[in-house]
Amino acid sequence: MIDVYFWPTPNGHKITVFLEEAGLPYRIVPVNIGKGEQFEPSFLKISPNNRIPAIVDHEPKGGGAPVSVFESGAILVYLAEKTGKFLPAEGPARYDVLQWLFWQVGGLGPLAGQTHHFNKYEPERIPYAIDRYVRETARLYGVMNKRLADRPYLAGEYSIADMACYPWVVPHADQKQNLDDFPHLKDWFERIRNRPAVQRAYERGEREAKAPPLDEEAKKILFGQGADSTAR
Ligand SMILES: N[C@@H](CCC(=O)N[C@@H](CS)C(=O)NCC(=O)O)C(=O)O
Repeated sequence: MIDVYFWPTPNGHKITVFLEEAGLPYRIVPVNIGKGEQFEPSFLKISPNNRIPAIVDHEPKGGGAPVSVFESGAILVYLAEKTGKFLPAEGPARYDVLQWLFWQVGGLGPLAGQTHHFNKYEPERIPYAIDRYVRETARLYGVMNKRLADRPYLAGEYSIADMACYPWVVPHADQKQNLDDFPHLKDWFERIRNRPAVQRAYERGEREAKAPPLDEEAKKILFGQGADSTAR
């Protein structure tokens, strides 16, 4: 059994999508990030960056003590290596997947995350910031669109790279992006959206970890963090 420390956000959904695709049994442990549960000392022990997702695998490959992993990219690699699925074991095909996975965790996720922040939550509406992040998100969508012009998935075959990117394209409207501007990306998005495992993952995640809209208290917790935050 794998415990998934989860909240229904793009980074959380990546992991349950993998688990549903691979058919691995898992238990969702909700971490309400709007209430500050990401600062609980027991959670910080497995996720020192006070972010979801994290996992604890109670039956690691080869036996031994439970293994905990934080950072969604590392978790996806861990699960792929545990199951032998969605990441080739070696050769150029493996690096095709890894480069798009790293591209997501280093680029699409953080940049689209800033787009959400300035477009949806920032009270002062700073046009420069909104414009900068919306444009950069559009550039990243354009990169994916070009890549997908001659292949169905980012690394050719469906892989953990697609599972990492898809949840960040789901909220495209909040990023002020129109998928009609990116036809190959739109086809990819529909292909993944129609996968039964993806639908099961979103349905279960949202059912077992119900996230209310962010209130002022939640915004203070999420957007007011500094060096002292993890010392609580
Ligand atoms: N690089 C991390 C990012 C994780 C992340 O930003 N998680 C967000 C939810 S999508 C979170 O836990 N936020 C809690 C907070 O900001 O305190 C990953 O890919 O796992």
